[in-house]
Amino acid sequence: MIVKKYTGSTAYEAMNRLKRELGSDAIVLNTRTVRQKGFLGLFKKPIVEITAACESKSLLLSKSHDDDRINKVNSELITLKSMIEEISSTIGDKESEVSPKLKRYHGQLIKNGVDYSIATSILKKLDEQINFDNKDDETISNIVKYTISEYIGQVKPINIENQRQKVIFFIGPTGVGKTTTLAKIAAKLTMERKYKIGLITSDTYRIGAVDQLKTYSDILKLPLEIIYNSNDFEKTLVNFKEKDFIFVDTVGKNHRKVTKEDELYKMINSTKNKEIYLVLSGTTNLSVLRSIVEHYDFIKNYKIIFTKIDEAKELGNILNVKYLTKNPISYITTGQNVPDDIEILNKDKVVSCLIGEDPYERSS
Ligand SMILES: Nc1nc2c(ncn2[C@@H]2O[C@H](COP(=O)(O)OP(=O)(O)OP(=O)(O)O)[C@@H](O)[C@H]2O)c(=O)[nH]1
Ligand SMILES: [Mg+2]
Repeated sequence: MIVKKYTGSTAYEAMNRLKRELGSDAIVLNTRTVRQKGFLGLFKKPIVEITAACESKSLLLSKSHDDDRINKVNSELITLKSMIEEISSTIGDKESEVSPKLKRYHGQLIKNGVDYSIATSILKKLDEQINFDNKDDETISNIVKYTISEYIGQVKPINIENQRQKVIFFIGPTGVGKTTTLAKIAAKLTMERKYKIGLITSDTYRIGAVDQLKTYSDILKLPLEIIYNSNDFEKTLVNFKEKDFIFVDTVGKNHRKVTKEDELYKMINSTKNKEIYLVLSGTTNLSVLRSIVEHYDFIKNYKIIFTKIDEAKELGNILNVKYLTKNPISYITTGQNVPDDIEILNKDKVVSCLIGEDPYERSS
């Protein structure tokens, strides 16, 4: 509380000063008329003096300042509280979507790289179809394994049944192992099955790309043709008409969408009897994989090869990509050695890995 005196030639003037300084909440304690002090004061008109009291002004100011801050903090807390409530209600919802008997599998799938919403959706659907309350652990485990296996779908390696000549394209981002994987499959078909194979590369952009495939063609004694456009491609197919399989290595495309104008698309589109393999690295994260499969969405009916599984921390992306694209998985590759480090995807092994058993014994 402060007490102050205000003077003016009139009461009105004194009161105005008081209000300006202390505000209208001030309490008037006393009003009196006084003569100014000193000798000269005797000759002047008396003045009005008002004594008023109020809470300290500085106190008032800092209090209102504090009030502002408190209000701000309060409103921020309210916003945070509602955000936390929203997040926890979403998590709560998602968790409650999976019955307690399936929670262990849900956790394992996510730990092993399966996308949260994909894992939830798969187990939720399963939950809706089957009553797990009366099932023992082994039965539940078998049902979950079977379900995941169904989602991975039919594994489709190269189809060698067909007696007609077939062109095999390897497409995908740069550096994922297209050329190495092509060499592995070509080597197996020529060495183990004695098929006649011709190699084509359209990758003339990267220094050393042709040399790399040339090395494999020399070792495996397979003819190699280099093409620069889709016209060259058609001529080369004629040259290779005696071959059982023609393997086409393509230039890696990273950040550009494949369009119908692309030479790659023209080559693929003009070929009748073909198989297309989209080569993806097992070490690529899901958001990048999503954009890669979008880049290649012009190309239909491709099969997927996952390379570098030996370097991959988790196998969840095998299920993720299959779930997103619906395209069949064919091979996985597990190292740099040609031709040994490749295998047809073994679903049982992958499923075991995804639910927490690790038959590949990869270091984490
Ligand atoms: N660890 C491991 N490395 C691999 C595997 N497959 C390929 N590589 C290596 O990955 C690197 C790139 O392989 P390439 O076959 O040249 O890949 P690419 O997709 O043809 O590359 P570009 O032609 O440049 O687009 C090479 O060092 C390969 O040895 C695999 O399964 N595991
Ligand atoms: Mg290459």
